[in-house]
Amino acid sequence: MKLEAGGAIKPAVYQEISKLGKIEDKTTGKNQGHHSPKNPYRAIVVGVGLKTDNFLEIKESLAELEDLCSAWGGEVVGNVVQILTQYQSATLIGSGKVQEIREMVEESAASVVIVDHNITGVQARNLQKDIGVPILDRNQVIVDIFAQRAKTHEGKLQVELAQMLDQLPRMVGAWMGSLSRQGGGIGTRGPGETALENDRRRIRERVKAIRKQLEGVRKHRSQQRAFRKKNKIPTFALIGYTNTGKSTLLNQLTNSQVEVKNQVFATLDPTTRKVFLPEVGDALVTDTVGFIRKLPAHLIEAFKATLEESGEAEVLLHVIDLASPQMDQQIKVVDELIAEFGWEKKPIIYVFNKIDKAPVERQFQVKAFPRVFVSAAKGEAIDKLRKQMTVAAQALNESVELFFSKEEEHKIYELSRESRIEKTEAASTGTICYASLTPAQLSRWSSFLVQNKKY
Ligand SMILES: Nc1nc2c(ncn2[C@@H]2O[C@H](COP(=O)(O)OP(=O)(O)OP(=O)(O)O)[C@@H](O)[C@H]2O)c(=O)[nH]1
Ligand SMILES: [Mg+2]
Repeated sequence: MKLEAGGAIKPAVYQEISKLGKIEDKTTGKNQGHHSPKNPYRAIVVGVGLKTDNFLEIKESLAELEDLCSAWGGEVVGNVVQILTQYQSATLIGSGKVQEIREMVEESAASVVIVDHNITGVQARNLQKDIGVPILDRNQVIVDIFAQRAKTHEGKLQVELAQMLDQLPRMVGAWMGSLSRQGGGIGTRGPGETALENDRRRIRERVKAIRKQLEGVRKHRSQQRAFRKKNKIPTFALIGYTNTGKSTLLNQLTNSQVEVKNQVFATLDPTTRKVFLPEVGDALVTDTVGFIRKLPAHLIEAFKATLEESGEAEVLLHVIDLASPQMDQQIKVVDELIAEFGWEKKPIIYVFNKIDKAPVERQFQVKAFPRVFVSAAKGEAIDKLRKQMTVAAQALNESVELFFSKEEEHKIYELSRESRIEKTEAASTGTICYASLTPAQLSRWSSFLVQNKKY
């Protein structure tokens, strides 16, 4: 493998092809070259699971892999599922299934096989040898989609890091595999091994350099957030399964024009915009990358800076596709990730989107609370969402006592216009007001605060 200076992002399939030699298009006999929507890779997708797993989930995950494959630029020409008692260490799936896939590949002139499960370097090489076309796993396809979509410098760095973290363990596998074929054992040193060690060293060095650059990005972001905190603007983050309508909702709430696509992982980089909330004033909403089941761990690590942007928000807007047949599973995946990131203590508003597309009964079947039903695309019930956001922002308010001397008492009227005054008490030298203030108001009225105590 050759690493280019500046870390060019190469799709995983190129790396597999470079090991195999070029792919011949069996239908035309011509070399296929780059994949593009007009000239997609013909893919066979393989679902795998154990007898103890939920069969429906295996099928759903495979259907999703087909969507991922299209988003990646491939065309699914066949699918197959194998349920096993246990995974095979050499090939993951059983030898009979390997044979079946090989025949499917030949019949359908497929040029790549994608397995809906992590595969090791050794397994990929063994399968590739038996089947005759490159073998990718779900993670590689997801990371490849990210690679195709990354636009900003930061996004590209994150993807490159994810790719390298994905490659390192595969390379260990490849090395062990090559040793066993040479009939050698640990301690046998061949020329291939030295080259591989060099590659691994170069990758490790690059990983270190990218991590350092991304650390800089994180620092810069956290300074920006500290500035916002000082200005006390309530912050919201749109999170949720990919393709549920987060970016469409951001556009509706903030009159923006961020890119919206009927595709998984349309958004990679976070965007923060201002939204006006009645009785609260300005607030900030961040839109970010969507989630998916079995999100690769190295992608999560690489996108730490991006995810922190949402993690710092005071309130989460969990956007859900009410029209998706996989809605419950998608909610579960997002809830699990919320827990994994340690965000479960944050207030969450469940935003059930796409009501224009979902049968109305579905609205009675959902349990999550507090919730709101909207259509981001049609701009329906966005006011209701704003109201919920206002309630959530006000819940961030603090109940405080303010003291106004006789000369300043005219300011109480001003305060009453922008906040809720619970009660007032006359004192000998002025008036004490008990009020509930937003973080922004708190900083504006700070010179009148008696104490920031709850009552
Ligand atoms: N019918 C319908 N479609 C919607 C609605 N909201 C969004 N969509 C469509 O759903 C698709 C995905 O919308 P996005 O806003 O890009 O979704 P996202 O959650 O930002 O997706 P990623 O960034 O890929 O994670 C697009 O085709 C939108 O037009 C809605 O209320 N009703
Ligand atoms: Mg988006």
